[in-house]
Amino acid sequence: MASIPSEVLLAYGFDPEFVEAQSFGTGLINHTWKLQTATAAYILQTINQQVFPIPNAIASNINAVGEYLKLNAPDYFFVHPVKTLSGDAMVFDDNKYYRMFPFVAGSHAKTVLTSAQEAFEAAKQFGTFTKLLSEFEIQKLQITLPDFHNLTLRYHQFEDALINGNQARIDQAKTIIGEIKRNKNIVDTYQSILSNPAFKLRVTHHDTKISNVLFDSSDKGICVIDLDTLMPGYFISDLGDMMRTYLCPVSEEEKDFSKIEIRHSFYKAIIDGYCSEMGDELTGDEKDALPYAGVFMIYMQALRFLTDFLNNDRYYGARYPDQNFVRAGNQMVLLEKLQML
Ligand code: GN1
Ligand code: MG
Repeated sequence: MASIPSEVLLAYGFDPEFVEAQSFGTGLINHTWKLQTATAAYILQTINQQVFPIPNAIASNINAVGEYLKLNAPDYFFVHPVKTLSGDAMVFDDNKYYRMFPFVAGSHAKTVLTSAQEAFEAAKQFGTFTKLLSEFEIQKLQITLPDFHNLTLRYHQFEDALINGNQARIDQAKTIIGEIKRNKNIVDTYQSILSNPAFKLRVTHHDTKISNVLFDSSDKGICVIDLDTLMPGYFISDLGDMMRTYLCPVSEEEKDFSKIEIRHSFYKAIIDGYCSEMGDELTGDEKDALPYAGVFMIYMQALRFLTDFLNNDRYYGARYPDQNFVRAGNQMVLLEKLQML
């Protein structure tokens, strides 16, 4: 585990001797700790600069949205970052950026969903967030990750890996490569969405997994967290990633694909929760695309895992040799189950 340089703690005015730090959370991209001082708890994160080349863009987005909500939705619980003693949003030390948030007392995050009610609450929180920001001037958001959910580009990257990737892995993945190609119509639908003005660019979270929602002690949603990928986007990104990560009782890491199934009550709960807030915001064409959302995100994730496998795991890394291959296969089974719904 990486350790926290004392300079970072000092920048926030903490005495390193009196801070207890524990690794926290399960994200693949950034490293997170929970800090405990004598009086309060905090969340400290490094930002992965291979992934996010401009950490300042993240800080700027969080600030812009935070200020907007303070003025226009003062009752919304927004987790404002903790500033350093000199008033900065981040600390740069040893070639890494660090940022800190208060740990919200009485809150907890979940790593798995056990009830449809939790899916409803989470979807409602992501819906609330986008709805409260519907009048926010979207061009004020900086692009923290260019083309993050650009499915056409993800497909091109896959095609590129078929030419330039690891040949042994391309041979190994022949079957799934065929399945991906057979489903290319999912990319065509995305292209038609891009050229349809009824699909609005909205303030989109782009990482709606369950651990990015804070719950209170009675399991009501409090707010959403992790705004690194906050960017203009389409609602199918947020709704779709909830479908991708909430519908199935097992995660993308599961190797036993017979455990992959769609929980119907969760499907309804996600749509009901999201539309309880966004129902009046979505246009008719957008509502017609509610079922497409899950297909779009699951297919994109399968593409990304497979492409990374073909490229020797350079983006996601792998704890065992076939991990990204397994993840891609897992997502394709999930896709098939959703398409049969
Ligand atoms: C990454 O780091 P984490 O787990 O929040 C990825 C998401 C993927 C996810 C798959 C910036 O998210 O897009 O859906 O892994 N984030 C980035 O587990 O690439
Ligand atoms: Mg994230």
